[in-house]
Amino acid sequence: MSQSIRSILVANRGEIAVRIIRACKELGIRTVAVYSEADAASPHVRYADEAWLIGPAPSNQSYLRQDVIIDTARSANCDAIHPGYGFLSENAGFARAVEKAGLIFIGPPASAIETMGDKTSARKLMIARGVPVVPGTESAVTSPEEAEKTALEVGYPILLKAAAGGGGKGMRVVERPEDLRKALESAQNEARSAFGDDRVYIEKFVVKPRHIEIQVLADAQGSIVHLGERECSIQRRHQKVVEESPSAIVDAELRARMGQAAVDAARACSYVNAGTIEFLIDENRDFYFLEMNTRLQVEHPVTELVTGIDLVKMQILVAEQKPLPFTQDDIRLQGHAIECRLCAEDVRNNFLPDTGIVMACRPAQGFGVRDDSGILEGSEISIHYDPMFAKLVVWGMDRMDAIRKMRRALDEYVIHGIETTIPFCRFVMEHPKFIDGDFQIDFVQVHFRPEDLPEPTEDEEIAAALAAIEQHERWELSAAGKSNGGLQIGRCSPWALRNRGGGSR
Ligand code: MV4
Repeated sequence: MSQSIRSILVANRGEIAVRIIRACKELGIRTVAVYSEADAASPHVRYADEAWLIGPAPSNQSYLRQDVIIDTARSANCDAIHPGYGFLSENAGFARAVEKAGLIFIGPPASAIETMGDKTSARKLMIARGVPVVPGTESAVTSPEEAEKTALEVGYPILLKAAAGGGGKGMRVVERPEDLRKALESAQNEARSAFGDDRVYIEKFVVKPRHIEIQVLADAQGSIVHLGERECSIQRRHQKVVEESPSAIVDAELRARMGQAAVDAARACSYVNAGTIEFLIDENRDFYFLEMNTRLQVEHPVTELVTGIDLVKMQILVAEQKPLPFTQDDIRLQGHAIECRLCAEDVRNNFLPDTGIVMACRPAQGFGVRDDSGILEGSEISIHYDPMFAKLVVWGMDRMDAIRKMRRALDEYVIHGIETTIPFCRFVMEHPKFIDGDFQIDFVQVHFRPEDLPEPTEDEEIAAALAAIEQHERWELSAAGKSNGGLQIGRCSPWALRNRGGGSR
């Protein structure tokens, strides 16, 4: 039954494409990168064995072009496509088209993506399988009268959510019965224009919860394990900023119960591959299923560091129809891991995305520090893609050791030419409530004031000024039609170059 994968097309960019390519190299699998015109000099293009240009900078003309990507995989003789996260990773139609083209989709079955993508069908399935969900409707509301009745039953405040939503899009909190009709109408309108699907359902609004998710791995033989939790409550406007494993509030007993619920959820949709079950935990430490992410997640490294399991290798293994090489009893969590998402954003200016050329880049190093990054010195950070340029991940013997290591690593990280969220991450690592593990999903909103950040040091000001001058000079050079003066960037290792195929373009 099993089928070896020899060659993978990585249908993504930035740090996650590099992450996947690294796993492939360790497995002896040939890698094919795809890239847009904006990414010709990007690390994922350099690190792959081959790289194919697939279109202009805008994602809908490059990284979202299903037909071009599948054609490229066939032309480049790939056996499989890894979608990474974002882009086409949770597109059931793409997963189907990949399989139809005779290629392996390194992700779950299209049917599982579909079931979990519709939040009401996911809820219904969880209720049927005894996985706890927040009290509310079993499917979309069909009339304002029904909505009013359900809302009274579960009790205000309630939350209206779009069936086709997820990740916080199209939600409405309703505090009082007299506000329900109007809120329902506007939620339905918003859902219709955002998703082309106006179905809305009701949940009781859980006040000040924590957001904790469980990583699962499932093989094609029906074995499913969980790899513990990730604490994801430190977020801003639905963008996670800091994640950790384990969570300060989850003990072995709660982990076992949530883990079992997550495994039940995965089994319910016949899941295969790596997936994540999101839960809310309320002040009584009761947990509720929120949604399932049917992809590899940004924050997967914290799980890798505490379990020692390479999730991308496991994704490839189970995509080859091979059985997982361990059972639940083999999985041990050791120590503590924290991830900070580093973004090109101006924290002092309402996290406005910043663009520019990375003039200097020296990531943190040393024992227990992992830098998963998608840029190099000389890289341009543009408006076309997500502002996250790197993930800084640390491992420590315990939570405090990991916090101290993260502070040290954030202080060590040098990056000039763009504003970054490093000072904000540093703020979180210093905050007494974070240190005590005493926080909920509103941590940033409640505790963060940009005025409280320390002023940049004189050294940082000088470095920023020098980077600005350098950038200005380059623009003048390129405006005059001369070379863009690109920094000399280190080549691939000679071993990698020697083994490069001839198909590069
Ligand atoms: C909730 C909730 C409170 N009660 N559901 C936001 C993203 C989406 N995955 C679900 N979300 C929420 N659902 C109930 N019944 C609060 C949120 C929520 C949230 C959840 C996780 C992380 C950050 C959040 C920020 C605001 C609201």
